[in-house]
Amino acid sequence: MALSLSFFPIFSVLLLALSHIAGAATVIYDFNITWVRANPDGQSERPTIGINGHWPLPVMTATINDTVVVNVNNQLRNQTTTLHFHGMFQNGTTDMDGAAQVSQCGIEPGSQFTYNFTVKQAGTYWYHSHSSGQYPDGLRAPFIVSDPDHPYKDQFDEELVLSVSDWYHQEMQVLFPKFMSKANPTGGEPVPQAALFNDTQNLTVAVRPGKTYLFHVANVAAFAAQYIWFEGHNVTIIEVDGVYTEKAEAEMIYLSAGQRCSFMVTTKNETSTNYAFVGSMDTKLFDKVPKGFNNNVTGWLVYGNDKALPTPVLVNKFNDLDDFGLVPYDKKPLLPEPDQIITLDVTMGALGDGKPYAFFQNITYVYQKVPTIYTVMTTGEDATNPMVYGEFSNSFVLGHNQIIQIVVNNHDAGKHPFHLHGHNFQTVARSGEEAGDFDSSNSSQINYPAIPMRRDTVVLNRNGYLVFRFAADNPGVWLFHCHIEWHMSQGLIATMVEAPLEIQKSLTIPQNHLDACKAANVPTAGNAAGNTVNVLDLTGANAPPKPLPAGFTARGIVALVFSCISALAGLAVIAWYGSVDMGAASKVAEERRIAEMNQRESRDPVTPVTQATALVELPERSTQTAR
Ligand SMILES: *[C@@H]1O[C@H](CO)[C@@H](O)[C@H](O)[C@H]1NC(C)=O
Ligand SMILES: *[C@@H]1O[C@H](CO)[C@@H](O)[C@H](O)[C@H]1NC(C)=O
Ligand SMILES: *[C@@H]1O[C@H](CO)[C@@H](O)[C@H](O)[C@H]1NC(C)=O
Ligand SMILES: *[C@@H]1O[C@H](CO)[C@@H](O)[C@H](O)[C@H]1NC(C)=O
Ligand SMILES: *[C@@H]1O[C@H](CO)[C@@H](O)[C@H](O)[C@H]1NC(C)=O
Ligand SMILES: *[C@@H]1O[C@H](CO)[C@@H](O)[C@H](O)[C@H]1NC(C)=O
Ligand SMILES: *[C@@H]1O[C@H](CO)[C@@H](O)[C@H](O)[C@H]1NC(C)=O
Ligand SMILES: *[C@@H]1O[C@H](CO)[C@@H](O)[C@H](O)[C@H]1NC(C)=O
Ligand SMILES: *[C@@H]1O[C@H](CO)[C@@H](O)[C@H](O)[C@H]1NC(C)=O
Ligand SMILES: *[C@@H]1O[C@H](CO)[C@@H](O)[C@H](O)[C@H]1NC(C)=O
Ligand SMILES: *[C@@H]1O[C@H](CO)[C@@H](O)[C@H](O)[C@H]1NC(C)=O
Ligand SMILES: *[C@@H]1O[C@H](CO)[C@@H](O)[C@H](O)[C@H]1NC(C)=O
Ligand SMILES: [Cu+2]
Repeated sequence: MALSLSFFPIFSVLLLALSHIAGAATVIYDFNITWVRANPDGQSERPTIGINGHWPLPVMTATINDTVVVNVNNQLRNQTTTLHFHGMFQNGTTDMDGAAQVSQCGIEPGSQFTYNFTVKQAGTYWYHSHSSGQYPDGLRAPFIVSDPDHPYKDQFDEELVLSVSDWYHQEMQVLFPKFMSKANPTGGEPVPQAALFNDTQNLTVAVRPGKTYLFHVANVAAFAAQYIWFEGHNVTIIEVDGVYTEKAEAEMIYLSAGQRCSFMVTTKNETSTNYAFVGSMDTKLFDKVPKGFNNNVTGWLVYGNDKALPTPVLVNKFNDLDDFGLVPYDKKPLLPEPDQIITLDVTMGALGDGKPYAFFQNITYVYQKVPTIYTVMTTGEDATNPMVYGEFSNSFVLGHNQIIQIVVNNHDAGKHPFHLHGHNFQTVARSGEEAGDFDSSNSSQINYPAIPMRRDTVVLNRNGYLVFRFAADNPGVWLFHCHIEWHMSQGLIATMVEAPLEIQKSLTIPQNHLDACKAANVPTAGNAAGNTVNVLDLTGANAPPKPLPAGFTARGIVALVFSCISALAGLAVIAWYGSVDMGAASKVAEERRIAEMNQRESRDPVTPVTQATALVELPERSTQTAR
C-alpha cells in the first residue's frame, strides 16, 4: 500500500490539493517560524523553535513529481533562519537548497522567503534549518515522499514515521560560545541530555497482529548516532536515504545524524505480549559520559493495551547491520574511473584565538561575504576559477558530467557522518578504524563493489577512510560537510561548485530571494569579498583567525587555560559544559594570559596532540570567523 496523506494528522495550516497537472500536485506549506516552549524528555522545559506555534513540527509529505512550495515567515524576532530539504537533489533549483550564505541569504526576522521545487525522488528525507547551528533548537523534522510505484508496495500494510534524535536542555546560543571557546581548545562536544523517539520518550505504537509495517526512520539529531532495535522482531531494510535497496534483514541498525532508513517490521500473530523498541546513543562519540547519564530511549509496539510495557533487556553487543553491504534496488553499477579526485584530510585543532576548529586539507571553512551562488551568477567566465569563491570557502569546481571521486581521510579519533548536498554517492570504499589513508595512486588496492551502496550521508570511521563516487550531472552549489552540527560549526565543510557556467545559463534568482538579501544587508554580486570589478582580487574576503605559532599545541592551551582558570576562579576541575561564566575582569586577565602563551609554551614544551599549525599565514587577522 502506498503512502497517502491520510496517514498523517494533517497539520492545521497545511494547505493542500491545488492544481493537478498531469497527476502532479502543488503542495503548499505556510510556515511561520516561531518560538514555543517544549519539554520532550520531561526533565526541563526550554525555548524551542516551532512552526505556527507548535512543536513537534509537522512531518512534510509529498508524492513524487509534486511541486512543493514552502512560504517561510521568520517570526523568531531574534535569529535568522533558512530551511534545507535534506537529500533533495534540487536539480535545476540549487537556489532552493537552503544553505545560508551559500545558496541564499539568511532569512532575517520579519522577512519572508519562498522555497519552490519539484520532488523527483521518493523515500525518507527531512527538513531542517541550515543557518548558524540552529536546527538542534528544534527546527528539524521528517519529510516523506511517497511513490505510487514503490517496488515493495504489495509487501506492507501500513506506513509509520519515526524520528530519532538527541536533545539538549540548553539553547545553541548558550552552548555554542562555551564549545567554541579558549577553555575548550580540543573541541570536546556538549553531550546531549536525552535521546528521543518522535520528540518524546515512552512512545507507544499501537500495532495489529500479523501485519507488516513500513517504518520511515530519520535521525534528526545534532550530534548522536543511535543503534535502533525492536525486541523480538527483526527489521527488513528496503531504503536508505531515498535509495531503494534489495531487502536486507537486520537485528539492529545504526543511524547517524542525518541518515534515514525505511524498514519493514512484521508483527506477531498473537497479542499476548507488548515489545519494547530501543534507541541507544553511540557513547563512543562522547568525550566524557556524565555520571547517571541515560543514553537510551524506549518505545513500545503495543499489541494490547491491557498488557504490560516491558523494560528493555540491556544488550552488551550491538549487532548492527553494516550499510556498506546494502545493494541498491536499481543495481546501478560502479561508475567509471574518476575524471577528478578530491582528497580531503580531516584534522581538528586550535587556531591562534585558542578556539577549536576543524579542517579539510588544513582549511577551516568560513562563510563569505557574498553567498557562493551569487558569486557563480555574477563572475562570468571566472566562475570556473575556485579562487573567486574565497580560499576559506574551500571550493572545488566540478566539470559538467565528470565522474568525481571524493577521498576523505580521517586524521581524527572520532567518527564523522559526511553528507553531500545535491547528490547521493556511491560509497566505493570504506575502511574500518585505524586503517590510515587511502592510497589514490594505487586503484588496484581495492576491489570496488560491482554495485556500490548509495546514500547521501555516510559514516567515516576513526583514523580510517571513505571513498565516494558520483557524476557531476546536477549543476549547482553543493556543500559537503560533517553532519555533526558541532563539527560543521567548527568549519568541517567544503563547497562543490558544480558546472558553474551551466548554472549561469539555466538559473534565475527569484526577486523574493534578492529581497531577503537586501533585508539582511548582504551583497549579491561579485567575488567572495564582494569585489565586482576585479573578481580575482579577494582583498577583504572572510578568513579564520591566524594559526597558532609553530610548535604550539591544543594540549598546551588546555593545560594553561585550566591552570589560569583555576587560579582565577578557584576551581580545581572544570569540564567545559560545567564551566562558570567568568566575570569581565577575569576575562581580561585571561586574555592577557593567553597572549603570553607563546612565551610559556617555549618554556614548558608539551607533546603535540593534534596538528593545528598548518594554515598559511594571513596578512592580518580577520574579525569574521566561521560563526
Ligand atoms: C519515560 O519513562 C521513564 C521511566 O519511567 C521516565 O524516567 C521518563 O521521565 C519518561 N519520559 C517522559 C518524557 O515522560
Ligand atoms: C502567520 O502569521 C501571520 C501574521 O501573524 C498570520 O496572519 C498567519 O495567519 C500565520 N499563518 C499561519 C499558518 O499560522
Ligand atoms: C514522475 O515523472 C516521471 C517523468 O518525469 C515519470 O516517468 C514518472 O512515471 C512519474 N511518476 C509518477 C508516480 O507519476
Ligand atoms: C531569542 O528569543 C528566545 C525566545 O524568547 C530566547 O530564548 C533567546 O534567548 C533569545 N535570544 C537569542 C539570541 O536567541
Ligand atoms: C514555483 O515555480 C514554478 C516553476 O518555476 C512556477 O511556475 C510557480 O509559479 C512557482 N510558484 C510559486 C508559488 O512561486
Ligand atoms: C511520529 O510523529 C509524527 C508527527 O507527529 C506522526 O505523524 C507519526 O505517526 C508518529 N509516529 C509514530 C510511530 O507514532
Ligand atoms: C533475526 O535475524 C537473525 C540473523 O540475522 C536470526 O539469527 C534471528 O533468528 C532473527 N530473529 C527473528 C526474531 O527473526
Ligand atoms: C502468522 O500467520 C500467518 C497466516 O496463518 C502465517 O503465514 C505466518 O507464518 C504466521 N507468522 C508467524 C510469525 O508465525
Ligand atoms: C543503554 O542501553 C545499552 C544497550 O542495552 C546498555 O548497554 C546501556 O547500559 C544502557 N545505558 C543505560 C544508562 O542504561
Ligand atoms: C597496490 O595494491 C595492491 C593490493 O593491496 C598491492 O598488491 C600492490 O603491491 C600495490 N601496488 C603498488 C604500486 O603499491
Ligand atoms: C539532473 O537532471 C538532469 C537532466 O534531467 C539529469 O541528467 C541528471 O541525472 C539529474 N541529476 C540528478 C542528481 O538528479
Ligand atoms: C597540512 O599541514 C601539515 C603540517 O604543516 C602538512 O604536513 C600537510 O602537508 C598539510 N596538508 C595540506 C594538504 O596542505
Ligand atoms: Cu564530524
